[in-house]
Amino acid sequence: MPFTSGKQAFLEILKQEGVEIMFGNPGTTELPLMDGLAREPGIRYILALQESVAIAMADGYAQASGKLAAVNVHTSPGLGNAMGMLYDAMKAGSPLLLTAGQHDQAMNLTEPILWSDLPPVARPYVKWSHEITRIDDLPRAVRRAAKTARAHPTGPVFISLPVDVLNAERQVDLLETTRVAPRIRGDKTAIEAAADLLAKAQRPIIISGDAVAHGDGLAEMADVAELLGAPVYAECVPSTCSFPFTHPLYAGAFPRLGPPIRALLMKHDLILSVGGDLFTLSLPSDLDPWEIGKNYPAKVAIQGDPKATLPDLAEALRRRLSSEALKAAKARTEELGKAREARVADLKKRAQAEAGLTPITPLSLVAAVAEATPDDAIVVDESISSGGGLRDLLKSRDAKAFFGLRGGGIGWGLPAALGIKLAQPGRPVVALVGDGSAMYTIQSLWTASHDAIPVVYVIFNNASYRILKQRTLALKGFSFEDDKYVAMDLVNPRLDYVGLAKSMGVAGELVEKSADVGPAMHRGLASGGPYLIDVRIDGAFKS
Ligand SMILES: Cc1ncc(C[n+]2csc(CCOP(=O)(O)OP(=O)(O)O)c2C)c(N)n1
Repeated sequence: MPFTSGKQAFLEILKQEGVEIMFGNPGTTELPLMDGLAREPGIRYILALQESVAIAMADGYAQASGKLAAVNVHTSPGLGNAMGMLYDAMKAGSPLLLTAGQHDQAMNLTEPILWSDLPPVARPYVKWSHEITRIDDLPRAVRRAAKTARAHPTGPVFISLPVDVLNAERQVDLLETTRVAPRIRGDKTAIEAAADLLAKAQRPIIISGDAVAHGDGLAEMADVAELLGAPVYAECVPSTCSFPFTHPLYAGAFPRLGPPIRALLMKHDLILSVGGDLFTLSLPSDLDPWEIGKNYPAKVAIQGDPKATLPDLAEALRRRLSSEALKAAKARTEELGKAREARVADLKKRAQAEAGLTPITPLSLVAAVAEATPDDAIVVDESISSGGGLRDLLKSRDAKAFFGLRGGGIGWGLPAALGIKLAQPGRPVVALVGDGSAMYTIQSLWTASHDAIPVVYVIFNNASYRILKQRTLALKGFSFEDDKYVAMDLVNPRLDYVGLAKSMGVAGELVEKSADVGPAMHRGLASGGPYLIDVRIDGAFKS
């Protein structure tokens, strides 16, 4: 089939790269592409009403599908709007192919309205940033971008598409897909050295990072953990289910503050960190040597895919561990399993004791949500300061069961949940979003309704930027004497999330008692459409 224009060639290459959906928001510089899409039934366009929504939807889609996600935004200001969520996508290592329209190159010297040099704008947050200047270069550039986004360490790439390149009429060779094989096995000698250290350790601790979930290596991680009988923590800012939440050895998220980190590490003599971020707030470190030992030296540093490499480590350990050592590891696993059960029971008891309080306490909301969440659901977490206990009370077990905000740029949860649902249409999706966070991308609700994407949203509504109050208190050594804040209360007026949802075609309800949370979630899940539950919760943190 001949491809006579740049836009046709671009869309055909995307299809060959596995793209079925393009997220975006168009303007005049995107019109050639939109015209091409109008004639291309193989790619569904999901319209976002602001560029940040488009990027976070694509990010969620990429993370939950493991596929390349295509997202197109308007030139200069559109790309500017995209940058916050692009930062989050970069931190999550999401393989996004971000494109923006650009003016006809014949006009650029005159600096027309909306023009700017786009690649330098995107460059800090992408692996490769490029403007195509000739139709002849289009296939090579798009193929390279698709390969680069998916090659480890995965991440977003950017291409600027001038109008004249997309409109150019010429038959070009579309070239072919290149996929760098992702299952890179770590160095054998280093694995033996790591096994030596681990077999000798008395009290090892494991950090299972997001890269374990990205590479679907939970079973392999659990095998190693059980051989050692070592507690497994998610990394400091975990954004995935990188170890089954219900596993006896699962200990929750690694603490984030210095004193609790020190207290925890004093109990252990060796850290095995797999695909995770060691204390600092950086990137998953599976296949990115830059991240390994970046801030803290590693005795043994292995670059490799966790799923491909952990079985080699398990095998090296099996060769070293005596039957007594294995028996002791089993006993430790049982003991830690009992401690985990006691922790969960205690949390449930506390939630039960708080269940009658109004406003609803964060813990009783978390417990009610966990109770009403189906076992096969995907939970999207942007509950910010009120989500404590989630990792103990949810039953998330697989690598795609839980997604959280990785980069810290808030406003991610509402749109990311839509991309996640589009990638995993067979699983219920429940998104837990702080009221402050929700307002950054509230337009997502229009897309949820317009494209009939059935996500159940639970708004953790404490009418404040509670975490900023907490952090202010922490700065002052948690002295409650001078408990005063500026610009951290979302009142006068208090936001009406059910009203906002309704105005965008999304059904919802207001909940003020924890006993009403479960029934509301069941109604939402049964509705078959998007649904928003605005839950008024306590914003205090003294209790
Ligand atoms: C894009 C962006 N802007 C601002 C911030 C700073 N910030 C971090 S958390 C937060 C408030 C979040 O409020 P909410 O979602 O209601 O959660 P809560 O603090 O009440 O738990 C703000 C403004 C940020 N992280 N990202």
